[in-house]
Amino acid sequence: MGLDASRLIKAASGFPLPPGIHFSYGTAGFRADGSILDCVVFRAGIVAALRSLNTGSTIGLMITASHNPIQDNGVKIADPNGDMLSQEWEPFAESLANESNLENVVQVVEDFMQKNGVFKVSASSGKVLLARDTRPSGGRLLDAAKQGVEAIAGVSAEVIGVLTTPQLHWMVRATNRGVGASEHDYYSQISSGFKCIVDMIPMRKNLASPSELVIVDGANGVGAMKLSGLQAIIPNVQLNVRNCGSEGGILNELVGADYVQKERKFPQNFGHASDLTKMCASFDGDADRIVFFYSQKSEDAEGITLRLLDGDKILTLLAIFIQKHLQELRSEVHWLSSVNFGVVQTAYANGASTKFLKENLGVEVVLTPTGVKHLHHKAAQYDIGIYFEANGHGTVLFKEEFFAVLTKTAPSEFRTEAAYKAARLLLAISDVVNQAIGDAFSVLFLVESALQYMNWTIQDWDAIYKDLPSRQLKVKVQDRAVLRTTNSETKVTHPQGLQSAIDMEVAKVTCGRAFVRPSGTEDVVRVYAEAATQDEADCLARGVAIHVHNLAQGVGLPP
Ligand code: NG1
Ligand code: ZN
Repeated sequence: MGLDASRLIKAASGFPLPPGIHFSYGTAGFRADGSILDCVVFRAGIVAALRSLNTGSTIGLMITASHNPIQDNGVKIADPNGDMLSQEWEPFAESLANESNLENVVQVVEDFMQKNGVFKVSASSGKVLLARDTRPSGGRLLDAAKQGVEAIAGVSAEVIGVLTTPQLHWMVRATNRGVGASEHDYYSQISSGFKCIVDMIPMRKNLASPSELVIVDGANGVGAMKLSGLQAIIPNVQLNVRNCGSEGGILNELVGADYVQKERKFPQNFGHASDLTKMCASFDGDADRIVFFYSQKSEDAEGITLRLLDGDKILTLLAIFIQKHLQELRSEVHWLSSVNFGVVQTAYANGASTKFLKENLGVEVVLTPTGVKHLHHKAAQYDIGIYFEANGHGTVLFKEEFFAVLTKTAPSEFRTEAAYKAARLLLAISDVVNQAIGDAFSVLFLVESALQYMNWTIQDWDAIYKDLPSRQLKVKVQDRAVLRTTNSETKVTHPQGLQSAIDMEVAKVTCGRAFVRPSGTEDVVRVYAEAATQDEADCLARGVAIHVHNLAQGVGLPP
């Protein structure tokens, strides 16, 4: 089978490339103002279709711009396992997205197909599942993506409609595994895993009473809308969802996980005296991230302050919970003694979390560059790997072979009741987590089950370790691409002189650490700083931001 060039050209002519713009394939696919994305999304549909033919599997395409403002949009492609598109395909996706000449579009596709033997490996037909979040430009862009998929002969597009990003990724993975892949199957799996964990709680009191209320900030997005599907079938958790997008609330505006984590502020409709000490959670715009928080009286007792439990705290809680059961298994079942367990973070991880994981839990910690594609890949190398970005994006991965052993071992083969129970618990955890990608719903219920199991409040959980004060800033520069980094983004290599300027600022504060990198989702350079006190962290972040800013204005760097 070859490429039907005239069919492709005809379809592509309906989606002209806007002039003068270069689209980059960033941390999470393409993102830009929704009004200029039709062409890019159409061409991403082509990429998804070819990927489906190449892998012989179902592929996913999601229209979302996650935590970005409502007028933005974007497109991400999900691979057969539900994880992000293979990085080897990114340069192809980018060159296809930026090709202005229609004849050349066909050429770019043909060259890539030939080089990669796309049609040699392919099945005779492919399939792409398409979904979108609640952004106003979503419907139009979803249609553009569908036309892109259908521009490739032999590939069908199945439009699922409005979903959270992790729901689509989960469905792609489930479809390719040949198991139930509907939205209802997704809710049932989380719900049955959660119920199984909660049923195993030792000496559980008040069995009939619902657990503590969790108050959820839905970011005025798709997460708030879809959570009701899960709430309807999940036992024993009371949720109170705010910022559902009704009553004039705008997606990601003064709400959502990114706002809470980066600004350290209560989302709109939170922070009232009546919420004091209650467990709260905040989703991002497409519900693939979650952070937790609660409020407490300020030290002067006059105001209310926010206590944030970010991705690092979630990771640490899950590492404690999982390690406890894994140790039970390792010590009682000799053929499981070599099972390995590791956690993956980025440079944004709070230094106190990394120290706790290494020194108190004795867990192996690895750093990767920002972006789930990097973390996911690394975590997949362990029998059980947990990864989390500080912003609350993360999940737990179980290696297929280890999962199969747990599933297939008969109860009689476990020497003790405790070991058998540990195996069942790990299996239940694997049901609650979304092994395709970070998922706010899965993590909400996994955290809730871990807290219930260990009989902890959110305050007990918060007290595991004390975060080092930190500050994140964004700096707008003329061209953020001039910034290049190394060592998992902890050091700048270009422009010259910037790293030594950062080192100089770091040396001025106690226990300082700082780094900068160009964002892959926004047109900014991100600055991160950490120090012994909040004042020092703020001062360090400001100092570094000034160097980045001066550099962009051509002011130069200090000698
Ligand atoms: P950028 O804009 O590249 O920093 C942000 C997050 C990433 C990841 C992506 C995808 C931070 C500092 N960065 O990327 O971790 O989640 O968005 O949405 O939070
Ligand atoms: Zn997101």
